[in-house]
Amino acid sequence: MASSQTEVERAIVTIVQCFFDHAGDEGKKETLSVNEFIKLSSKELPHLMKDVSLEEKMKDLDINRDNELKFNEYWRLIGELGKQIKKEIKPKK
Ligand SMILES: [Ca+2]
Ligand SMILES: [Ca+2]
Repeated sequence: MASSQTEVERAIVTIVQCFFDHAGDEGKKETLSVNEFIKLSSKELPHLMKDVSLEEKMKDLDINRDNELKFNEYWRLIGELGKQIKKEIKPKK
């Protein structure tokens, strides 16, 4: 991708890349198993996920209950974390 990407564009690419980097570790290449989800969360999101039971969170996110997180299920987590971060960021006056 172009090197002139903005910080925000790079951030989105990083989030998407993070999913596929971990999804490819075992089993299905395009979904996260429980193990892959736990590894992703503890390695990439240690501060945001520190008070979270990862097994419970996996169940919350796994809408179709197949014990795998598809990209859209993972993206719900990103949405939740965004809302969490929003509470800590003050709007401009
Ligand atoms: Ca996988
Ligand atoms: Ca699923």
